[in-house]
Amino acid sequence: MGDQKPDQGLASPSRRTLMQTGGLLAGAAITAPLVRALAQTPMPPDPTRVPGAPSDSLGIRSPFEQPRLTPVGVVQGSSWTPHQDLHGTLTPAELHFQRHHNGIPAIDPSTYSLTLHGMVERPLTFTLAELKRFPSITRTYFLECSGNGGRAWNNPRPDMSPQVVDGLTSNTEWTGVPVSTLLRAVGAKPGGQWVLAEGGDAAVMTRSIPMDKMLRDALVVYAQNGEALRPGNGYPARLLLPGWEGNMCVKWLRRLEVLDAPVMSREETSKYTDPLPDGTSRQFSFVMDVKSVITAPAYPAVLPEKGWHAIRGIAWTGRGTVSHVDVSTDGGRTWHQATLPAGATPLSHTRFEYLWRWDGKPARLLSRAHDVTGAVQPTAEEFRKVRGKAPGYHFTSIRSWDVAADGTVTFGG
Ligand SMILES: Nc1nc2c(c(=O)[nH]1)N[C@H]1C(S)=C(S)[C@@H](COP(=O)(O)O)O[C@H]1N2
Ligand SMILES: [Mo]
Repeated sequence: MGDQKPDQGLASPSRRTLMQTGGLLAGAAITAPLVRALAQTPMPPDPTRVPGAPSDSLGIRSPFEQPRLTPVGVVQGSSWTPHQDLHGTLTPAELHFQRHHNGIPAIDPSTYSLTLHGMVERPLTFTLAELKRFPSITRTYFLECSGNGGRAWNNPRPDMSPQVVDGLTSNTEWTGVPVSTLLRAVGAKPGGQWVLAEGGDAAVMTRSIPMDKMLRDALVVYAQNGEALRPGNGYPARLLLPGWEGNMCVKWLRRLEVLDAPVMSREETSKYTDPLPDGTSRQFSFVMDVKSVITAPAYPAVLPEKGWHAIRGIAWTGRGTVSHVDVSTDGGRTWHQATLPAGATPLSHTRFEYLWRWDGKPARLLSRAHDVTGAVQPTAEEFRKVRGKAPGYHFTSIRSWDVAADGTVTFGG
């Protein structure tokens, strides 16, 4: 860790900051009785003299914690993970981002079904209960919209938080059935090289997926961090393709059709192709590239004073595992290797941390992730050269945060 001496003068949160946090309560719309009770309970000097609030409600958040799912000004059809409020690597189900093309369907799990047909020996339809009778698999994977980072690339503004910059990626422990198990049950024929996945929403989202991926690690999942999927994340069951574009992970999955060629649906012609600077387009961009984002310090956080501060963030790659993450505090002139406090697991968010002693002068913070294939996040300049000025999807270049002398932190692009 080189010059880092975290035991020397680590700043503790000031009384002023704590009081400001408490002040948030006044403006928040709090309705649940327990939240009200908690909020009204004075903080006693002697806690044994004040009974706690009754526990008549399951798992609600402290009224002092108010993560906001949808940032102001974001269009309908999506909600964004507030990365600046999170620790560790898992995204609570309630804070998982959501992106839907035509609303969230209300699906009764007792009438839900998934049909497998096409180039198969015996077409079959499974109820949800039947899907749950197959041997299950539980794995942690990130899920990222291929449009993630597009806002920050196309229209960077200083008042963008990590949520607005990269809130369309989340990380979840998923439970479900391997698609390979289902394909074995119906007996996929040798000529079947592709599988069409279709959603049961008004948008009827459809994508063609190579058979090879379906057999390797694709899952039909029905649970998210230990409980049933949230409606916005595909309840009661969805497709999950580890490390691949979010849009291919079809929610409210109702049909898998084995085919000899891709269907070339709306989602793989008018959308989800990537225009290149030479005027051609990249047709399929299945895999998500290596990427990282600093989540602290970042807008709207303010550093209270100079001294030791942890620079924290997440890194991920669709090509396997993050090998290491570099952090720069001088705009990219010098780089330091961050620690990975939670280790690195394949195809999932990896937490990084670097302790930084701020001298109180303006500073520019950057993060740069590497993965086990040797891939590294490009600079914005390198990215533009290869992908052009206005790529449609897959925004993976290095981003920056500017710390001003007064401790305010803004997005630097
Ligand atoms: N049926 C259906 N599946 C869908 C979508 C949709 O609109 N309908 N949106 C896709 C897109 S663009 C993304 S990024 C992911 C988002 O998954 P999430 O909402 O669970 O985060 O779902 C994909 N699957
Ligand atoms: Mo997406």
